[in-house]
Amino acid sequence: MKILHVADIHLSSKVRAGLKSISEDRKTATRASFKKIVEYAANEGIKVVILAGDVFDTTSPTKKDTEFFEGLVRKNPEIDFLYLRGNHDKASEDNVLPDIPNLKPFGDKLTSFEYGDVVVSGVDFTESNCDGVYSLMDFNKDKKNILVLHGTVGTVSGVESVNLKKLSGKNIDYLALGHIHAYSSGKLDERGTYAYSGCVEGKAFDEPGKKGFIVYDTDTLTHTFIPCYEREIKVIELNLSGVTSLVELLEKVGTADVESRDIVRLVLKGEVPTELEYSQEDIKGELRDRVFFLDVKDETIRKTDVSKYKNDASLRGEFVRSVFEDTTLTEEEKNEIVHNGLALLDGREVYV
Ligand SMILES: [Mn+2]
Repeated sequence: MKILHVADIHLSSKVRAGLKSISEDRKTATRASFKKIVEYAANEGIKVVILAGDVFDTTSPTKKDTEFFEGLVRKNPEIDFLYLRGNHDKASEDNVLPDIPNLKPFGDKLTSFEYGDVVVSGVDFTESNCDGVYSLMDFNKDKKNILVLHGTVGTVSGVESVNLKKLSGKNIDYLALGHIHAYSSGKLDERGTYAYSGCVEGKAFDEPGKKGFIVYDTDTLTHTFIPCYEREIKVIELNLSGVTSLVELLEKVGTADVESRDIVRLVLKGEVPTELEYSQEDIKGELRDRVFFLDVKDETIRKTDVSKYKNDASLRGEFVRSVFEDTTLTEEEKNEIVHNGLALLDGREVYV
């Protein structure tokens, strides 16, 4: 049989720095992507969907998101939704799951659901069980064992940590994980594999890349990551060294590998002449029609060609020479002072 593994949907999540102006888009896209994932399961005849933690970003999600999630579960009664709680959607008095027959929580005691020879087990980590629960794991070696947990893999136990050492030799075939927001996988022991499906839709520039879900095949004991997203967050570094004019600069910006649905951060690097005048708006203008959202981070180093000012009798020349003769300043400081000083003398805006 095939099992779908998805995690870290983070419904009702706040959008973080840099993307606040498109927070409605991020919320809508998160719902749209999750809906597509459930539709994939329905269309492929997949009967089990593992939700490996942080379906909701908070213990008090919005009514809209709660009803959306419940609606998808109710609409697909043939699919079992196995619900693990993460560190964001912990159980509490006001955060109880709705009573829907095909929504099956693992809870804070190790719980298993059986589908023929396939056994899917899981436990919500709490302060009191996260250390001792490993000793309760005793999986039948003749079954196909899937374990669902939420935390960072390593060699320690904790409420947000998965101790791989303690899971070794437990007859686990597939460890379905949540918590890390990018797909990754590795060897658990001689027998098993672990994998993170990653999050659904990035919500900050530190969540770049193609997001999606995993399909685990219990016949072949292999898993496949399937990209599924509304938008991709891309962080693209662009080296501007060698550029001497605005035209050349824009030409370089134009080479960025982007698509119209992308959310892009362009990080400008390299050394550029201090006199080269350009603004963030120039760069945004170049890519405006080619991306959904663009953010520019200027990390270029301004370089002054001091020889140009050697015989310059004006205030500009005097200023550049005096800065470069100052032995108390580092090269970096000299270049920065000259860049900002010349901009002020020319009446340009100074970007810091
Ligand atoms: Mn988490």
